Amino acid sequence: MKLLYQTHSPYARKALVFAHEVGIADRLEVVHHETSPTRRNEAVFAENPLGKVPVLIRPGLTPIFDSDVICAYLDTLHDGRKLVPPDGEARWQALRIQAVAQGLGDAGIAVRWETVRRPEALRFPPLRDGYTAKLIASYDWLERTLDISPAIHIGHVALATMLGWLEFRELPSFRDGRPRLAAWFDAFDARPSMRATPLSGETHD
Ligand SMILES: N[C@@H](CCC(=O)N[C@@H](CS)C(=O)NCC(=O)O)C(=O)O
Repeated sequence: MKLLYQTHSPYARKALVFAHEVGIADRLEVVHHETSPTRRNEAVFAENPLGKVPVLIRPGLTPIFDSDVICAYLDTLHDGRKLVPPDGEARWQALRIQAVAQGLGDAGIAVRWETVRRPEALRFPPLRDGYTAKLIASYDWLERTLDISPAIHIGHVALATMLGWLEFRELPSFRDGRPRLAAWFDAFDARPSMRATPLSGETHD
């Protein structure tokens, strides 16, 4: 299988870290692509009408996206403990953390548009501030509620890869006044799956 990837995408890294965690990373050929809504990537659009990475190309089958769906699919390809809990309250708790992680990424990208990506004259500070408030509220919520059991799940993978990106892009820090969340992230960040997938590179708009 081929994974359309980007070395500075938290969503793409999430899919690859997930593959490492379930022991099937060696089945993926990772192919870097630059993507941006302002710079069309034809090869990515050919597989995903949203023009975004990650995309998983499966021999003889349709491509799948986005990172949530790719992770759910990869979870069907191994016989170990499932990282997307199949049922019960554990499933909803894991998916809820994943949803917050996805929202952190969306908010972080929005803050970047309003601070560094959009031409300065077109930036809108109230939008920057509104998205920054979502980051802060989510960090505080995670400090209070994150389950830090060693039995990791999809929510943990999504969250660690997103917090790593927020820090990589020097967005408002999740560490200040949140020792529990910071310690959890540092422990997760030391896992071989994270060490094998460092973020690098710049966004090309
Ligand atoms: N919800 C998607 C988000 C994917 C996404 O936003 N990928 C970014 C890279 S970080 C992208 O390709 N952006 C290009 C664009 O927005 O056109 C997922 O979880 O996979």
